[in-house]
Amino acid sequence: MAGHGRQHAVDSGITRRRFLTGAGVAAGALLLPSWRTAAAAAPGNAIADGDHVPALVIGSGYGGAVAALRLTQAGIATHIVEMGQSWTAPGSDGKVFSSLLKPDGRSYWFRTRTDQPVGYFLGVDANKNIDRYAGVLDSEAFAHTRVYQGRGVGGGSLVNGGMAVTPKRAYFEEILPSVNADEMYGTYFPRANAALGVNSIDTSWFESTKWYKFARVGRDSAQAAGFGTTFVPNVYDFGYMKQEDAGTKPKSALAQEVIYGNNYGKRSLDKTYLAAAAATGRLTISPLHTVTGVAPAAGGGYTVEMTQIDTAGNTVARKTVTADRVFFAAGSVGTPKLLVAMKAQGRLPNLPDAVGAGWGNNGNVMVARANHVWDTTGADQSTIPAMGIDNWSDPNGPVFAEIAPFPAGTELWVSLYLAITKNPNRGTFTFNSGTGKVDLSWQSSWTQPSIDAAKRVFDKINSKAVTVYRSDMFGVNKVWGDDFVYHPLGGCVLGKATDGYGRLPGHPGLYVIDGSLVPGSTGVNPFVTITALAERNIEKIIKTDLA
Ligand code: FAE
Repeated sequence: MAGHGRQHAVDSGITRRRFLTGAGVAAGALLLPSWRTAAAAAPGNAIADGDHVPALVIGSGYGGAVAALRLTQAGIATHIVEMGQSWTAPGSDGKVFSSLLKPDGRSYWFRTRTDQPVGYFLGVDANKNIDRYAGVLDSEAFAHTRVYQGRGVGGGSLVNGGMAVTPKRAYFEEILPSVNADEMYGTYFPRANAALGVNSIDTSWFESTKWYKFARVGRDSAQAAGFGTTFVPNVYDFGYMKQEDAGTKPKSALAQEVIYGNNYGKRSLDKTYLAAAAATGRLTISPLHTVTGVAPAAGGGYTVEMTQIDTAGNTVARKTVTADRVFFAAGSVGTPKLLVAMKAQGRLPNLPDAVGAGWGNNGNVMVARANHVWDTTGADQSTIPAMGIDNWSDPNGPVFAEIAPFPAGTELWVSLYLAITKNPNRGTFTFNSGTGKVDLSWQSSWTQPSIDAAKRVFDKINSKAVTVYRSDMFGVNKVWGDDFVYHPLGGCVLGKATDGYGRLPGHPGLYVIDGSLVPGSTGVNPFVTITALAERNIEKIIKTDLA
C-alpha cells in the first residue's frame, strides 16, 4: 500500500487540554454556511484521554455535520469523533480517492477483496483483490443483508451519488405525522438544500451530451411505457462537470469516480457543513476514533469510550473522555448498534425498548435491463445520476427509480436502476450476548414487496421495448439486487425511541440526530430528509436545552 500509509497530522501533538464553551453566540449564528467560500474542514487536534468537552458528536455524516455547525455557531465548543479517516491527503497516484474501475485499498473499509454492489458481469465475479486499509466505503454484513456506508470525515457524503431529493410532502406527513410539515417545507428543507449546495443540471446540456445518453435512453423507454420521469437535483457541481467535459478541469464524475469517493466536483459535507463549522474555530475532529461506550459520568454528563486505530487497523490508543452532551450521529446502523449494546449492558439502563426497532431499507432494490444492440447507452457515462422514474402515485406499489449509470468505459447496452419502494417490513437490532455483537433481524424474504413494486414498472418497460432483465449482474441467474442496501433508515425512530426532537428519554443530554430517526422509509434518496430533520431538531435543542 505504498503511498497510502498516511498518518494523520492530528495524531501528533496530542495534548491534554480542556475544551471551553466559546463566549456568547457567534454573530450570524444560524445563518447558512456558504459552500462557495468555505475551505475543506480541517480535523484539528485529536481528543486526549481524560479530556472534557461540552458537546461530543459521534459520527460526521449528515446528522453529525448539522449538529456540529449549529452548535459551534451557537458558541459551543464541539468535538466530532469519527471512525473513518480524514480524506485530505493524496496517495502515491496524486489522488485522494480511487476510481470505480481501479479500486485499491482506499476503496473499502478493511477488506482484502472489493464487494461491489453490482458484483458480477456475464455471471462472473467482477470483484478485485485489494489491500486491507481504512478505506472509504464499508459493506457491513448482517445475516441477510449488507449495508453500504461511508467511512470518513463526511460520512455517506463521501461515497454517495449526491442525489438531493426533497420527499413528497404527503409521504413525509405519512411517515412522520408528528412533525410540523409547514415548518419542514417552509424552513428546514430550504435551509438544508441551500447549505448542502444542491444544484440542477442544465437541461439542454443533458439533452446533448454523450455523458447522459444512458439517462436519456432510460427516460425514453420509461416514457414510452407510460411512466413519468423527473430531473433529480444533486450536490455534485454540474457547472464543474461541464468544465470536465470541456477538458478545462480534472475529471471526476466523468472519470468513473463516485462510490469510492470523488476527487473533484462533489460538495461533500467536508466542503459544506463541516467546513463552515470549522470556520467558527470551535470545531475539533478526531478521525480514526471509534466510540465503543457511552455511560453516565459520576459528576454529571457522560463518559465516552473510544478506540483509536491507524490506517492499517492497529489499535493506537484507548481513551475515555467526558462530555456534557452527546449527539449520536453514527448513522442508521452505528447509532442503534451502540445504543442497543449500552442498554443491554446496563450502561444506559433507562433507554426505551423502541431503541433498535423500526429499521428499514427505504425499499431499496436494484435491477438491470438488456437493451437492443441499436439502443446504445454509451461507453462514456457520468457517474452522477440526474433522472428518475416517478411512479410513486401507484397505490398498488409506489416506486421512485433512479436511472443509474454503469460507467464501464465501453458500450454494454445496460440500463441500470436503483428503485426506492414502499416496503412495510422493519428489522430490529438486538444485542447478542454470545458474540458480544449486535444482530439485525432483517430477513431475505422481506425484500419481496420491493421486487413486486419494481416489477410493476420494469415488466411494463420491458414489454413495451421488447427487452429483458439481465440476470448476470447481481449473481449467477439473479435478476434483483435485493441483498444489499444504500439507504439504511431508522433503528431509533423519532417520537418512539426518542422524544419529538431526538432527545433520548431517561438520559438527559443524550440526543439522536441522524438517519436512525427516520422510520425506515422516506420515498426518495434520504440525505435531504436527514439533513432537514437534523436542522429542525438542533434548532429546538439549542433554544431549549442549551440556552
Ligand atoms: P452517515 O452519513 O452514515 O454518517 C455516520 C458516520 O458515523 C460515518 O462517517 C461513520 O463512519 C461514523 N460512525 C459510525 N459508527 C461510529 C462509531 N461507533 N464511532 C465513531 N464514528 C462512527 O449517517 N442518499 C441520497 O440522498 N442520495 C444519494 O444519491 C445517495 N447515494 C448513496 C450511494 C451509496 C453508495 C451509499 C452507501 C449511500 C447513498 N445514499 C444516498 C445514502 C446517504 O449517504 C445516507 O442516507 C446518509 O449518509 C446517512 O446519513 P447519516 O447522518 O444518518
